[in-house]
Amino acid sequence: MTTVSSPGTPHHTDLTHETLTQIGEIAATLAREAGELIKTRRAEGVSVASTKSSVTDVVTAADREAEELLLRRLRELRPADGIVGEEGASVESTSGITWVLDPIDGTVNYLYGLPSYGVSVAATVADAQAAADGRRAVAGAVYLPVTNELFTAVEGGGSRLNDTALPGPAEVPLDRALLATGFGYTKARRVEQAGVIRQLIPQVRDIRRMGSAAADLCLLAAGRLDAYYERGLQPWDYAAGLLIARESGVHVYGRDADTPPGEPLLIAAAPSLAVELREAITHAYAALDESEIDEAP
Ligand code: LIP
Repeated sequence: MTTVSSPGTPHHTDLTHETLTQIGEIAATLAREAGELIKTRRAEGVSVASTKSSVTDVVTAADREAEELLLRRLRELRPADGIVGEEGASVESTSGITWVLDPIDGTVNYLYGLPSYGVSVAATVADAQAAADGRRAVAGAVYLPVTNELFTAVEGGGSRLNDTALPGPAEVPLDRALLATGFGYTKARRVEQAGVIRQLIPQVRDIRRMGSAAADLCLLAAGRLDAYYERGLQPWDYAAGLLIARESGVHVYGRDADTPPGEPLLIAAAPSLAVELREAITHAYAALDESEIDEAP
């Protein structure tokens, strides 16, 4: 059995304070730089460059250009570090640190000109217990260009919005919770997710589907949401936001107490609500008809 590390307690890292401070500043600087680039490109006009898992899973030229900027700047600033990017960037690490990048999280919102999108930059270390991808962010930044909001965190140092410490979400019961979630890009996955949300909607205050996991986790840390869950997230969707949420006091779980968060499920809220929500999601899945379950990873 995997003994998953405590879902809410920030880890103690063995990186020096100087290194943490340096990589935290780099994450913040690069998230903002890439954010300013994609905001400029948005104003110039955006179109679909290609698709991935389905015709609605889109990539724009700005996704690729922003990732190229992040890649170039990280190679300049941290040449020994590894890099994993949503749009294909891949560099082996010789320092033990790997940067996990989402150049535009909320790409469909970006394409449509809706405000909920941002750049997610995380510096991670290997940790099989912290998240499903076997990595744990030790510094991270999410920049939302439309609202000019820069969310940051370093491990053990709390999380901030611009220069203000984040309070974390209130502890509310499930029936008072404003719950955010998201949906995948394939029909089979949507059938399953519709079955789960059908059972949760009567149990909560309301649902929000913002379209960006990184933004959802940051808004949770800022207390503008009470809870968030999603199935099928990629490491670049959650790497920075998970640290920012945890450092604000959010507890983050996988589908059960023995499974790290990420794929297949990430569940996040204040401590008591996180447990209540995980139980409600477990019951919702148990009540699904077999034909509603999406067996795809
Ligand atoms: C998005 C996620 C979001 C999910 C969307 C999409 P992308 O990432 O952040 O939570 O619901 O379907 O996957 O594709 O915009 O980088």
